Amino acid sequence: MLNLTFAQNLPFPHFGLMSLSAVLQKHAISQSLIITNLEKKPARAILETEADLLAFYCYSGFFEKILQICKEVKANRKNTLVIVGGPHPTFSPEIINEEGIDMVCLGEGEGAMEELCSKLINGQEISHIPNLWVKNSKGINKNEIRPLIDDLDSLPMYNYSLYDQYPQINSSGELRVLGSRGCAYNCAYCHNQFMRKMYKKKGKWFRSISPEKLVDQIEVHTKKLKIKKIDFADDLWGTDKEWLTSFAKEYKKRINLPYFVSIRPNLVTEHTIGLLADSGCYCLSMGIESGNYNIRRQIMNRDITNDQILKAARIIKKHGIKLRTTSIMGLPGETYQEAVETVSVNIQAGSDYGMFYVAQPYPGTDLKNYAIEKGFLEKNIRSDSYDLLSLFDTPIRQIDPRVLRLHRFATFLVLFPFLFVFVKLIVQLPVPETINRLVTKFALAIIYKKTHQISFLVLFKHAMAYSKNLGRS
Ligand code: B12
Ligand code: SF4
Repeated sequence: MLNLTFAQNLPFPHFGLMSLSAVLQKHAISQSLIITNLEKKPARAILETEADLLAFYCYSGFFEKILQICKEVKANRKNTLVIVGGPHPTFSPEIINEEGIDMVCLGEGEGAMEELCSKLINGQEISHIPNLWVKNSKGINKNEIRPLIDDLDSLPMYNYSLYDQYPQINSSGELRVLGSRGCAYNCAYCHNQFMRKMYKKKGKWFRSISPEKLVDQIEVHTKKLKIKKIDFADDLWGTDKEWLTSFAKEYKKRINLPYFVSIRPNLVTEHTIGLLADSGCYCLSMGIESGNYNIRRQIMNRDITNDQILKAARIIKKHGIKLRTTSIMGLPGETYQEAVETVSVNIQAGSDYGMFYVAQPYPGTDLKNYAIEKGFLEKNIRSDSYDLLSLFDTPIRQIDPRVLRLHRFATFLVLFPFLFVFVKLIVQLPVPETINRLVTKFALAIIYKKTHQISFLVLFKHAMAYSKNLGRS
């Protein structure tokens, strides 16, 4: 029996690990999971599982922390093999050179993990497994990537039970679901662009689970977990009209719970939004990204006009759906005036919840290349230069301080637009960053309370748990 320990930092279900866990269930493997941010001593918790194989999910912003944990595990149990997968190893596989890591997985991991585990169980050589870079005494084997999984219906259902030992994870009454992989678009700051290039000639990047199979999965989990709301975590919804029509019909008939999805302004039509509203969509997230058309087109590769954005917002609101907008500030070379336009367009769109991120030029994206080329970013930035939540900091340099000060007030301004005139004056002053950040946190708390429809007491409890978790490794 192989002892496999999955590990992740954040206290949310990760579809990647739930999928790996599901495909490995038919093998002679004992599986466990450690959520490092919920453990006082994460390495100790992993050691207690007596892992033969430690399989870590890795975001870019967490890599340094993960590395420390892996080193500690290996120092105490040298036979534990460590493999890391997920976004960061996919974009930066050279992390294999670090002591403490034996293998990295690039891209989809189902086939690779199945092959790896079965070879470990049978005592076979593991250096030549597609999708893996493997370190051994002779050096590093950089294997090819296998084709993409063409038919998502062929995969078993995500194993939500992986999180059973952390009862708080699946007990919120909200089920996060994923109906597709990839995206049909190519925005310059988004991982999809990199993934499409990496998988060139290896299959179609954007794939969906069939509407029937998706609704089957939701049905199983809603019954088991007493679910009241569904949150679709897909990158984007609504590209395939035929799929959407059958999904909406099937979902309404069998699930009929309020749900949340993301859409792009250019996909918003009366017909699409009508279908979504009728089948239970109560809130749509739509990317505005920047209020300035030139930035959107030239730096973000999003050729969408302000008119398209505002028209889409009107249609969404007309159908009684709440509108959550997302935008990015602190982009390379963005002027204060352009940042003001971003807030203004959010206000004009009548956004109910305006989320404003600070730009993170993630590895492998055109945004990162652009920022380096124009001198706004060092070539060799460390993975911990990224802001884990994309909420306050950025490795991008030479940002007008007024842009970041305005960013701190942006969510607040979407809630209270009449304060814009005062904020335009305040951002000219060197107000201490602690105060600015408090404003952002306050506005985000209001939004969180509104979206989750919770009392102030519950809000306070969540806020305490959240800040405690983020403080840990
Ligand atoms: C759903 C989602 C979430 C969910 C669930 C978490 C999760 N990771 O599953 C939530 C909402 C919690 C989340 C949070 C965050 N997310 Co997120 N999220 C996604 C999203 C949209 C889908 C991920 C997914 O489920 N894919 C489908 C599954 C099946 O694929 P997968 O996760 O890649 O896993 C496969 C492979 O990577 C591999 N694999 C994964 N792990 C492992 C481990 C091993 C050992 C092996 C061998 C293989 C392997 O095999 C898996 C199966 O094929 C992606 C974008 C995307 N489409 O990938 C962003 C993405 C992963 N998120 C990202 C980020 C940064 C975040 C945040 C940390 C910050 C932020 N501002 O968004 C937050 C945290 C916010 C908070 N509130 O604390 C970035 C990561 C960038 C990077 N370089 O690290 C992405 C790529 C989006 C982006 N901005 O470009 N996220
Ligand atoms: S539409 Fe959204 S998910 Fe798709 S590439 Fe652009 S930012 Fe990424």
